[in-house]
Order: sequence, then structure tokens, then C-alpha cells
Amino acid sequence: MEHASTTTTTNAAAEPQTKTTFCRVCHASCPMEVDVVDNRVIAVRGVIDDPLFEGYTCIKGRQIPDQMADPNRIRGPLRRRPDGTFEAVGSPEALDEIAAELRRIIDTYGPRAVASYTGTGGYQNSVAVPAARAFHQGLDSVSFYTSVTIDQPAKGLAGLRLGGWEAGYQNFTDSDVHMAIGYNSMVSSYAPIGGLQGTNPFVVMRRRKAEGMKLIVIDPRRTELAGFADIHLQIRPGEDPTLLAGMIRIVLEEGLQDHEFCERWVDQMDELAAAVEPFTLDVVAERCQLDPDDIVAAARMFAAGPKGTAGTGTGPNMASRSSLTEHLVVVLNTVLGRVNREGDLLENGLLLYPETPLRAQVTAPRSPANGPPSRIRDLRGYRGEMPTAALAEEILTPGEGRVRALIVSGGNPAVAFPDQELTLEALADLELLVVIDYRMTPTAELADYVIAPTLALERADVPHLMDRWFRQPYTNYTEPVVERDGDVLNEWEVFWELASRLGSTLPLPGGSPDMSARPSTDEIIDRSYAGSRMPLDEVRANQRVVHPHLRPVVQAADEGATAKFTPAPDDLMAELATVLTEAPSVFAGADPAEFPFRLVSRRLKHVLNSTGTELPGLARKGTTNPAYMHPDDLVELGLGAGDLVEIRSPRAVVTGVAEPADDVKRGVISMAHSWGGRALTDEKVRDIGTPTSRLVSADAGHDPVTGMVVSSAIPVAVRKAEVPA
Ligand SMILES: Nc1nc2c(c(=O)[nH]1)N[C@H]1C(S)=C(S)[C@@H](COP(=O)(O)OP(=O)(O)OC[C@H]3O[C@@H](n4cnc5c(=O)[nH]c(N)nc54)[C@H](O)[C@@H]3O)O[C@H]1N2
Ligand SMILES: Nc1nc2c(c(=O)[nH]1)N[C@H]1C(S)=C(S)[C@@H](COP(=O)(O)OP(=O)(O)OC[C@H]3O[C@@H](n4cnc5c(=O)[nH]c(N)nc54)[C@H](O)[C@@H]3O)O[C@H]1N2
Ligand code: SF4
Ligand SMILES: [Mo]
Repeated sequence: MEHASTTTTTNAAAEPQTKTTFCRVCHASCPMEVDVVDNRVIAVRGVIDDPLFEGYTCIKGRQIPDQMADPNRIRGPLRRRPDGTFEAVGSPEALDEIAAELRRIIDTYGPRAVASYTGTGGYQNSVAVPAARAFHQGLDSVSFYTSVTIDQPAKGLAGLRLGGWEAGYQNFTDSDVHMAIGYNSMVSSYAPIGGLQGTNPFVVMRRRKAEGMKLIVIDPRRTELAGFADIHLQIRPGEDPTLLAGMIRIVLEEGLQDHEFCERWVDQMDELAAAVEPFTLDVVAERCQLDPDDIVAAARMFAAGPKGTAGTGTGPNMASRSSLTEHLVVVLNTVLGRVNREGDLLENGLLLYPETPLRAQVTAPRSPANGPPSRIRDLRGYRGEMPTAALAEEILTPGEGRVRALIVSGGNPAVAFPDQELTLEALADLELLVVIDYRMTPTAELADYVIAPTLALERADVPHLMDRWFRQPYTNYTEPVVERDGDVLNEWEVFWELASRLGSTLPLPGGSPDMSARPSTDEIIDRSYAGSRMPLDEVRANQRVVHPHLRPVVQAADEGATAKFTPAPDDLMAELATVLTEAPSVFAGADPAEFPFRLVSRRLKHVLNSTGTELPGLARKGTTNPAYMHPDDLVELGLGAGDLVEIRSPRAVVTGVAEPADDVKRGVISMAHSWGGRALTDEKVRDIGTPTSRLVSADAGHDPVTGMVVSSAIPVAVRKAEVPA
């Protein structure tokens, strides 16, 4: 099924053939109707009668025809010549050479020296991550990295230290209140579980508000989502742990917690109360630069519920102390009893993964990071991956286990990884760099080989990321809608071809495929999602339909279930105790007075991180990632719209292009990441944008558990740039 059947028309003015698929530019997986003429996608649009999306798409998805037909698209492998330029090479030859080099590296240094990193471009393909993971298992190499560990890794870990609730926390669809902390679904299509997902977000939010749902938004910017808020707390960036501790204190002091639930399921309530005691309203209000009355009103509104959760996005997860923030959010939800109870129905069907028990009980707390030791800063792997924030140092630090080869699958480390200078040094230090990407990115420019990938509409797929997030039991499968254009490979095929040449296997959840004859993509999908709650055959036959009867039902707790939540673990409470005494330890030794501004990250409507920046229809000329600042701050600094601004952190200096925005809090600069090129200077800033990742430092202020590098709420000094005459 990998190759689409195309209709050959004899008519010169060929009639477009319309097919239904889904968009994979981002995780949201919007269904799409696609018009195809002569194997070319000429138009795409939303599917009006889709029960969840109701025709919704965004500007990024609608540019797919341009992306596929872009004359600069890489349509076959490229090999670096000694002089640094690239030459075209056939994929069998490129794969032979890469495999031989991997063999040499494994024989010389051991399998750990071979690393791969799957970024957002690979992540949208349902089999790219499973194939990369299996490749490492087959080789017995722990060096498996993805963008998840530089995204919001603290989320998956919070429920380990505190304990989890097997049946999960409450749904968005019937919540009475929701608290959104540093995410903006209206632009990003992203929300934590229990929040507003990217399935037609504007319409859904309007409906929920009309039904009486209350919304609290905590964000230094008055975002598109904050425009719907009943209360918007325009917090000073990086102060989320302060505010959350203050809110928990209000809840406990006013006795607003779910007493019955806490009595039965939560330990350490006294320790928790003692730990938040110093977070008095006055202290919190001053630190967060908020009105005390607003904080109390928000805490009471959220506590009144009775249903609904608080959840975070990338903002607070990129800021310092992200594990602590995540912990406090789940503690707040937990003491208010916002969990699914016996007999409740989950909104989502969890169709693509094996069925797991859903009892109304606590899963015992355990240590969060228990994977293989990293060679850097006492970090460890977690959830089967190694921490990407330490990958540059894994490459640069001599000794056993040093990474020597890296396969980048749909990622752009040169601009997306924290600490750009260190990242560039590391990429240049590799003995082999292979990049799977369809365009010449700053990372691909450094590669020994660039492999051209299939694009979304050229491959069979399932919406694996949204599977946990759809508001209903719903799924979608797509065949390829056009045939491959060029000598291009699906990401899984790259890993299969290399494993096959290395005499290794791809042990997927459903077992390794045959390694002597390349299997079909559908076989790889079947093996990657083996044991799924909805069998894959049914998924294929059953697209874009809501299956209300498949909403999982929460079961009773086991008799005598004893595990309890532990909201006050020693290490996190020790960290909490430092919040009021030490400024966020972003850059050790840096004088906060010298860096009075905070630079925060954000998403832009028309690009996905760095994807799309090359398309004229999206990144309109002259529009890169401006430095959005409050107009009064600009006036004070003597800056006008479009002026160049020097932004200095304790680590480095970048140049931005100033843009007034009265939705940004004073003292804050709001800027998107993954811009700029390979140079460590910014002469071309107006054309290629500013790499904010240069401002941060891999080894200062990192999260002790996840290794996350501070990449939002970055302390900076700002002044008008001196422009040479
Ligand atoms: N300062 C700061 N830094 C951040 C963040 C932040 O908020 N602030 N956010 C972090 C987050 S959340 C993330 S996820 C990372 C993102 O980190 P990355 O995923 O490494 O960066 P992207 O720019 O998304 O790179 C995706 C690449 O995939 C390519 N691509 C697109 N489609 C395909 C495809 O079908 N196949 C293949 N093979 N390639 C494709 C694109 O051309 C692009 O080069 O950045 C992180 N860095
Ligand atoms: N259009 C578009 N969509 C995208 C992407 C894109 O680049 N463009 N990227 C995709 C990716 S990789 C991801 S991970 C998701 C992310 O999805 P989101 O998490 O929704 O990302 P953002 O829209 O950047 O929202 C983060 C918000 O946090 C706020 N913020 C920053 N620092 C702080 C802080 O210290 N505290 C608090 N409380 N708030 C803070 C910012 O002002 C911003 O509004 O989006 C995905 N979707
Ligand atoms: S929200 Fe994401 S999946 Fe939907 S159209 Fe936009 S880019 Fe595509
Ligand atoms: Mo992300």
C-alpha cells in the first residue's frame, strides 16, 4: 500500500482527483481533502463534515502544495565533497557508505558511539520514532535521543515521584474550570491532557465558554488564548513555582481541598502545608508582579471547580525549575481531587496503544530518572531515552562511550538545541553526521550525508500523537495520496536499510520485520502499534468516525489498594525552599541587576519551529522572529519598530529586530526559537532571524532531573544595537 494508485488521465486538462488524508506538518493531524493532478498536490482544504475538526486547518497545513513542489526541495541523497560542497548520490550507495562508517565506529568505540536524534519533523511520522528506537535496541546502543527531552520532559516524570492516578485526571470537555499555564493552543494547537486541544480550538473554546466554563490563563503575554480568560495572571516569567506554591497555600489555608479524597489517597499533607507556608500572598504577589486580589480570585475560582484541571505548556517547562513547576501543578490538581472516579468515562479512546488497566487508584511513587547513566552532570536516561540537553557534551567529552556518529531524523539541532555555540562545536566534532531532511538547513549544511525523506502525503500513516489527545474515541488512517517524488526514503526505511547492512534487526513492539527484503510501511505500522486497543485493520477501515461506545470506563480500586500520593518528596521540597531565597539559578554567579529583562519563548502562527521558514508564502520577506517588546519599554530604550536591538545574556549576545507589542508584559521580550543560521554573529538577522538558543548555557541552571536547559525566562540585558555607519 505504500505507493499510491494514481489515475492516468488522457485528458490534457486533467481533472483533479480528490483524496482524503490528514496533515502532518504538526501533531494536530487535521483531516484534509487533497486535490491531485498528475501526481501533484494542487490544493488542500479541511474536511467540513469531520466530527472533531469540522473543517479546521491552519495556515501551515495549507501551504503543503508549495512545500511539496518547492524547487529547492532535496529529492535525493547528497554527499559532502572534501571542499565542503555537496554532490548527488544514489540512495543504495549512500546507505552502503554510511553503514560502512557506522561499522567502523562501532568496532572502534562500541555501539554507544552511534546516536540518533529524532526532531519534530520525524515525530509527525508514526513509524519514525519506533524505528529509531528499535535501531538502537538492535545495536544495543543507549544513545537514542528525541526532541521530547528538550520539550516538556518533566511532565512524564511528575507522576512518578508524586505517584500517578491510574485512571488519569479529568477531561476538558465537561470541565467547569480550566487553568492554562504557559501554553497557547490557538497558535500552537498544543494543550496538556485536560486542556484545549488543537481540534478546532477557537470554535471549541467559544462553545465551552458559552456553556459556562471558566478559564484562567497564567502567561506573561496576553496570548490569543488569554483573550478568552476570565482571569489572566500576567506573571513575571520564571515565577511559576512561586505562584503555584502560593495558590496551594491559599487552598490549604481556606480548607478548599477535597478532604475525603486527600484523607483516602494523599500522604504528607502536613509536610506539604509546611513547605508552602512561606509563600504568603504578599511575597508571592511581589515576586510574580501580580495583584494579590487577582491571585486569590484565581485560586478560589479554580478550587471551586468542581471539575477541571490545571496544565502547563512549553513556557514554564522551558523556564528554570521545570520539574518543580510540573510537580506543583499536579499536586494542585491532586489535592482538589480532579481525577477520574469509578464509573467515569474517559473522553479519549486511546485506540492505537494496548489497553491498560484504568482503576481509580494511585500507582505507587517511584524514582523518576532510572535509565542508563549519562556521562554528563550525573544525569540519567528516562522513559527509554537519553537527555538531549546533554548530547552536545556527550559528543565533546572524551572517554569511553563518547558519541561519534549522529543520525538526525527530521530535526534541526544547529538552531533548536540549547547552547548554540556548544552545539555547533559538537556537530563539527562528529566523525559522521547524517541528516534526514528535505531542505538545506543549518544542520544539513554540516552533514556528511543528507538523506531526502518522503513528505507526509507520500506515506501511509496513523495519527499517533493525537491518539491520546482527541476529545473523542476517534482515529484516522491514511494511505499515501501521491507517489514518491525522487529518490526519497521514509525515515523507517533509513533505519531498516542501515540495520540490515549492519547485520542487526529492528525489534519493534510487534517483533522485528524480515531484514533481508524491505517490508511495506503498513507492516511497520502494524509492528509499531501491535496490540492496539483498536486493531489496525479496523483503524484502516474506520476513518474519522466517533465511537462513543469505546470511551474507556474507570474501574473500581482494588480492594485494599494501599499506594498513596507523596506530594512532599525531600528533593523537591528542598528545591522549593530555595525559591524564595535564591533568584532562579539560571546562570550561576550572574548579577540579576545586570540582566533585568526576561526573554520568553513563543510560537509563531505561520511556521513550525524552523519548518516553513523557507516558504515565501509563510515567512514573508522581512518577517523572521521579531523581538516583541512592550511599547513603553521600547520608548525607554530609545528604540523604534524595526530597530536592531542587542540582547545580552550571561552566556552570549544576539541581535534582534524590535517590534512593539502591547500584549507583552513590561520587562519581557517574547521571541520564537529555531531561527538564524550557523554563524555566531547576526549580520543577516533581518533575513534569517535570531537564534535565541545562543543565549543559554548547557551547564548552568539546568533542571537536576531532566537536564533541561533554561530556554525561557532567560535573564537578559537590552539596549539599542550600535549599527555600523
Ligand atoms: N529557546 C527555545 N528553544 C527551544 C524551544 C523553545 O521554546 N525555546 N522549543 C524546543 C522544542 S519544544 C522542540 S520540539 C525543539 C524542536 O527541535 P527540532 O525538532 O530539532 O527543530 P525543528 O526546527 O522543528 O526541525 C524539524 C526539521 O524537520 C524537517 N522536516 C519537516 N518535515 C519532515 C519530514 O517529513 N521528514 C523529515 N525527515 N524531516 C522533516 C524540517 O525541515 C526541519 O528542519 O526545539 C526546542 N528548542
Ligand atoms: N504554529 C506553531 N505551532 C506549533 C509550533 C510552532 O513552532 N508553531 N511548535 C510545536 C511544538 S514543537 C510544541 S512543543 C508546541 C508547544 O505549544 P505551547 O506550549 O502552546 O507553545 P507556545 O505557543 O510557545 O506557548 C508557550 C507560552 O508560554 C508563555 N511563557 C513563556 N515563559 C513562561 C513562563 O516562565 N511562565 C509562564 N507561565 N508562561 C511562560 C509564552 O508567553 C507562551 O504564550 O507547539 C507546537 N505547535
Ligand atoms: S494545525 Fe497542524 S495538522 Fe492542522 S493544518 Fe495546521 S499544521 Fe496541519
Ligand atoms: Mo516541541
